[in-house]
Amino acid sequence: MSTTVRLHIGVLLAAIAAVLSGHCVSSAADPFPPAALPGTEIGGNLPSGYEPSGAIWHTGLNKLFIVSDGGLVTRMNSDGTSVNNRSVPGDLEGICVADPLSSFAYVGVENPDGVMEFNITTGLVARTFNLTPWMTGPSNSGLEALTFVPNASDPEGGLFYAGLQADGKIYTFRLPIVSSSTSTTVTHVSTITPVAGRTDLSGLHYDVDNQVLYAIFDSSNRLRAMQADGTFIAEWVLPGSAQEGITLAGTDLFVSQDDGKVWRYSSFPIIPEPSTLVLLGMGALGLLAYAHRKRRRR
Ligand SMILES: [Ca+2]
Ligand SMILES: [Ca+2]
Ligand SMILES: [Ca+2]
Repeated sequence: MSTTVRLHIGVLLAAIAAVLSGHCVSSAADPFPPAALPGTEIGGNLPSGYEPSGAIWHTGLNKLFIVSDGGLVTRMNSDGTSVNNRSVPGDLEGICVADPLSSFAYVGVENPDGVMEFNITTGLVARTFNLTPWMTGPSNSGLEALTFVPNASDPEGGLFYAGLQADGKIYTFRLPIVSSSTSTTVTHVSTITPVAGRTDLSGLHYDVDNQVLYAIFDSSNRLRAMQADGTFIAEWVLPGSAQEGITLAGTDLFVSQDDGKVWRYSSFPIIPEPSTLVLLGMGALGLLAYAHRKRRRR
């Protein structure tokens, strides 16, 4: 093997090792990606006293939806204009969309912890799913996060992931949103512990395009990327404070804060799927094989 080829392979392997150690093995938090800073604050048109909590980018409507502890579901453009508020009584902490073509969004409620099926068109709640037999926190430490993880082979189109502030765990549920329009039967599927001993899980978002589950932790100011089963991918220090909601629109990362602010961090570097790293590794093996063949020919 020539010195040049050996050098190239060495550099490539070192780069792969750096990527793998940073994203698959270590659990230390990286600085927030500089490319996404500074953020733009887009919550200026919200009513005074509004406490932005959960957030979801609706890919069917191209609108940002956020919910407030004070019982409002709000839709707006990605720059914070065209604010429209709907009153939905409850301590609203999370919101997600299971099917962007349907009229429904699903709103996570704290105390009593549950999920409301909210009709975006009429502003009415069709039904409420009670989660308290599986997850509930003391007073204001209950359900704080909600997202939907689609799965084509699931009879209900996927699972709901609900985060509990008190223990920092994710509880996954199958709700009869495809098989029925009236049933309120809840099936608990699994419980995921993103970080043992870390509480204050305050927001969840599943990036369908890249199959990455994002979680934010309020008091420790962390943004964590995981596979859908909770396997660690990456973690960053999250700017701001009182972060309670997270969603993505392409490379725009939105973070809603309980202090009244909604931040848009543009050019967030979407992390590669684990399969991309595998391809990178296969590329390195290919290069090694090439070098080996070249040496044998000599
Ligand atoms: Ca809140
Ligand atoms: Ca609350
Ligand atoms: Ca809370």
